[in-house]
Amino acid sequence: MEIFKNIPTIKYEGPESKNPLAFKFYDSEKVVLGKKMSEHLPFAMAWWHNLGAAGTDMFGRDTADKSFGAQKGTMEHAKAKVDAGFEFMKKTGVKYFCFHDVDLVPEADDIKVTNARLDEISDYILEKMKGTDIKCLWGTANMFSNPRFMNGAGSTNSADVYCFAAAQIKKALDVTVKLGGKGYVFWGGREGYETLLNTDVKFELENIATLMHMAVDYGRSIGFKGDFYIEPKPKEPMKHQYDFDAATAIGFLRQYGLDKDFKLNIEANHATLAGHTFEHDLRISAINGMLGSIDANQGDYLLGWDTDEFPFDVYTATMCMLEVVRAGGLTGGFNFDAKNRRPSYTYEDMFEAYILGMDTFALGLLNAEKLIKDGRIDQFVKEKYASYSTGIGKKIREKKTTLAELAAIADDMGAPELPGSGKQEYLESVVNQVLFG
Ligand code: XUL
Ligand code: CO
Repeated sequence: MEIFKNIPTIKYEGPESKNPLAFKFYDSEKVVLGKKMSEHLPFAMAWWHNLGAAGTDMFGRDTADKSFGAQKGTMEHAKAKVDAGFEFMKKTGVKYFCFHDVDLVPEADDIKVTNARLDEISDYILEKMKGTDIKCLWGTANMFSNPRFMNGAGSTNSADVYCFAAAQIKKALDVTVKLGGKGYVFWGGREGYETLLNTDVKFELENIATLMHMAVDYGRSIGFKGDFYIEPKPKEPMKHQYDFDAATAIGFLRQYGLDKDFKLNIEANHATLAGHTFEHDLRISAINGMLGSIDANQGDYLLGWDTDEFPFDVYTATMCMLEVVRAGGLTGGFNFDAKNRRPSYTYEDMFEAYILGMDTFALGLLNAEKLIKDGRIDQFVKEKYASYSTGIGKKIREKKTTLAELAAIADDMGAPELPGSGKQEYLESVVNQVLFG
């Protein structure tokens, strides 16, 4: 049964098209920098937002109808969501999906009941996947919504709750592997604290690491070959979250010996909440060999929280794609962890949101190609560090000098010349010229 009646398969019609239900820039087959757009941009649908979120906010109830013709909270509804999701992915050309355990089925009090429901729904999803090229990008366990996780999951003070978290991770890994998922995510929603007065930070970090180690051991034992990901976020829901940003998460992974199995899933809105640009956290991940996947969304500079908007900012998408292309691509994909605004409550809005997001990243990719081919920015950065290619600079890079030798050079120098202009304004004008010229 067709759910999104009157919505056709979304096609590429080009920048001149005025059809709201067509791509203007995302042309899946177009070759950019030696690869098809669809290969550069493995997009994914976030089960929770697209099939679940219906506009509820702190001040008001649902505006959108996401019952998809079934009674909410039932397995019939869980299956209707699968039907809707697969129709949506087929019509938009999105090839991957991401899920939390409780996005797939209603949660029961007894985990054995929830797990049986997960078995049933994953059979149903597998059946749906047959004959399509739709795949699972990553799975995860929701260890933040249920009241039992009020003090965290891995970081909880309750060993019983810790067992429950372990059980959910184990099952979510089973389902991820069953659906052929490429990755498994840990977003530490409540792994953090409200006040140090009641918190043993070291104890909690050690317990989180232990839980992750057990997840790796279990995952590998059932044949999971993909990457585990930490998704950093500095705050919300907790005042302070342990996976603050990419650099913090990388330090944690290295300290606890998890860095061989984990990469990062960088979310744009989380990076900006941490006081960074999106591209900053991508760069930090990439230079550490840990750029795994992306949660593609954007925040709002006027609001201080995680608004999870669909990507619209082409400059940011351009900077993102420069980082991704330079890093040689992602092992994961671009998951639209984004939701329609509350007044955008129709089925058309769902499709138009994905069209916006996919077109924004297509523009980002096309712009990144132009900037790379133009070459002036790369050339500038290369020349900026030219003093390290010869003489004492070269010795510094090769670690063949000492503080005493450098100090002796400085002694004979008088005042060094200024290091040369950073030329930010010129480089920004190059970006504008390349993008709009
Ligand atoms: C919350 C968030 C999560 C993770 C998965 O801010 O981004 O949805 O992506 O748990
Ligand atoms: Co996310």
